[in-house]
Amino acid sequence: EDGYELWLRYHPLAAQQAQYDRSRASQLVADAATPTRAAARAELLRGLRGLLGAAPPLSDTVTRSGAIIAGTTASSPLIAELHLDTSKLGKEGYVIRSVTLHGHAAIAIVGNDDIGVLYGSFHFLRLLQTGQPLDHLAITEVPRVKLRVLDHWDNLNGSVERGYAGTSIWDWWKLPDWVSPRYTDYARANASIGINGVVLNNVNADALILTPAYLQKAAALAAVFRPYGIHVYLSVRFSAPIEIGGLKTADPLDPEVQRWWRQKTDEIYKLMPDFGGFLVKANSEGQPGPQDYKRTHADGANLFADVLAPHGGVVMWRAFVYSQSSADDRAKQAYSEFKPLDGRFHANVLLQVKNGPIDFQPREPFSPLFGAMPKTPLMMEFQITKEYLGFATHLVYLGPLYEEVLSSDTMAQGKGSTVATVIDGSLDGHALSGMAGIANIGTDRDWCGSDFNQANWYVFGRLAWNPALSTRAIAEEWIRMTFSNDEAFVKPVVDMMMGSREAAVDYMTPLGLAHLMGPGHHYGPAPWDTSLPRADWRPPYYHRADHQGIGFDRTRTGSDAADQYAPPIAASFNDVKQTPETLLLWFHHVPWDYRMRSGHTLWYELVAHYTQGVTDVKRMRETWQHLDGYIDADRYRKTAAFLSIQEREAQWWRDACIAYFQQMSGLPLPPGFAPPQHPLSYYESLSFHNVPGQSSW
Ligand code: BDP
Repeated sequence: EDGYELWLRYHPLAAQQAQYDRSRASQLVADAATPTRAAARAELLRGLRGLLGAAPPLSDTVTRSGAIIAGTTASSPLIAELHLDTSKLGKEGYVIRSVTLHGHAAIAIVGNDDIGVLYGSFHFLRLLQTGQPLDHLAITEVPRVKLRVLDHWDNLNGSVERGYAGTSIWDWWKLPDWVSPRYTDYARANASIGINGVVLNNVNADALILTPAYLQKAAALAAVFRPYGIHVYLSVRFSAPIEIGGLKTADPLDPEVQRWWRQKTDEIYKLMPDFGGFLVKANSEGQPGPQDYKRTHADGANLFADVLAPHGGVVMWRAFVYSQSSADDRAKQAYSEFKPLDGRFHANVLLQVKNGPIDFQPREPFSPLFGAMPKTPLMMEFQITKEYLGFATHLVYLGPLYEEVLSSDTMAQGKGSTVATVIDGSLDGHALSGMAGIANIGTDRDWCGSDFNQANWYVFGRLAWNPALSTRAIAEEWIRMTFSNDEAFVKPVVDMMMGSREAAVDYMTPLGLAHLMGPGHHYGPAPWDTSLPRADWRPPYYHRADHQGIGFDRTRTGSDAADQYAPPIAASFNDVKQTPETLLLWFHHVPWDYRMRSGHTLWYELVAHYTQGVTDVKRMRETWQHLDGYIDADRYRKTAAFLSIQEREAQWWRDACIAYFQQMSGLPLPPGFAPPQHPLSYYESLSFHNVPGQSSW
């Protein structure tokens, strides 16, 4: 077991369950007349064969009780006979229904469109995989978010920015001639959780992706993905007209530039008629953009919007900007830049906003842009790869992080204006909506660098489909599909996963701290580091610790970032007593002896949280030790080894941070807490190489 099969393992079910399921999946009535329906039928056959020991026989009609019928009303006269109401399913929705056909009990999997049939087939298999009853089924599913996209930060040389699972799965050297079967497995995995878009290349984009040779390669991937309902998107470099087009400018208002992009876009759609559109990182961290020509981000985005619109494509324009020259708090800059542009973007532009105002930290408040731009569809950008959360090895289930952000109330239009309602378009009535996740996928056999990292790909897809789902329920479902249905295994592992994110917050950046990671690689603690050239790339910029206290004053007496939120939220963030303690040092600079709600001082609580993080990881390891024998030895041992790495590194984080902050505070360790294992100078002396393909900050 090397993890390659992901959550689509389809290993034999326990005998009793298999027997029950067999009688309800005794025959398969499904045609393969289109590539998507063929994929659905193949998946049902493959899944049922694996789970039940043998695939049910195929039939043209229902002849026995327990038939499974999959298709659309238009494709199947049998399904048409059912007169199901599919009017609210849209293109991607489906129903799974217990029905009677020709006197036989059957289960119908029905979509309006083929892709709904495929999604429904995966859902049906999930019912078996997770041991659900198959009687009285009345499931209706419609995705709440329209664009459910994985962003690959893959470079054309094969490296992956912030990738910890090997190199890029796109084998650009061999494409388009050699199309690895792995691409199909990738598409299956995505379709199984409803992901319908893939950005192939890094946002720090290489203009070469738009040359004919690379477009051919992209088109070969698009052809593999098409039956699975997945559209290809590309990250484009704003200056491409200069770099590969021979123009002197990339000014978005220049007619030559506009013509160049129109022709390039037409060329792309000839190769990929279902191409999704462009993702653009502009005027951010050194990338070119419209401001190089004194134009706005809206001018830049609209350039692409106009050439994509005739083809039905969209622009995903990133809001991740913070200027080299601005002295303003980095956390404020995206809002300052984009809020005034609300209403200035053309209809097919989505603004892609990272979940927090800085950069994928273990914990941040939600970005103040959510709720602040009602005239613009805002797309969520989550990071699935764990750039700031322990790379491949640390077991950190990101479900709770995503859920915390999605369920945050922006109060933009009164109570209940959650981030989820902003990004699914319902709060402001946008038909266009989207959620993107930075992929954690690479050439490692297990795809994601660890078995548990697969859960983060999985939970992202499930939440993009429905941001209101419980991430605990998703964790349970994933465990059952990936490992085992044995309750004695499932229960402790769900608890371990659900607690893992808070553990990481505690041993890395508790109480609202952020960005204490080592420079460039972001591996391990370096709260002391000032080696990078920009102030806002240095940890001390974020923690602001000195002899008196610690934390970033973002209230009215400081940078006033708190006032970027809707008034009731701003009021609580401005008030040290009302700010949740989980975000205390994000918004406030407080003295070391500040009294926390527990009655202890801040210094005490800081040490206690760091210590708690290590204790929690120890407990995770113990939990795992008790689970030996419930799953295969291969995956058991790998997770065990990774947990021991995590425990050691949690200790390293704790000790290094406590040693450093103690030097700042000058205070003795509170009684009962162990001193760091080494002096501060030891932690400061550790250094690491950056991984190839990374940005250097
Ligand atoms: C940061 C990463 C950097 C990315 C950048 C981005 O450190 O590698 O290029 O975000 O999102 O998280 O553009």
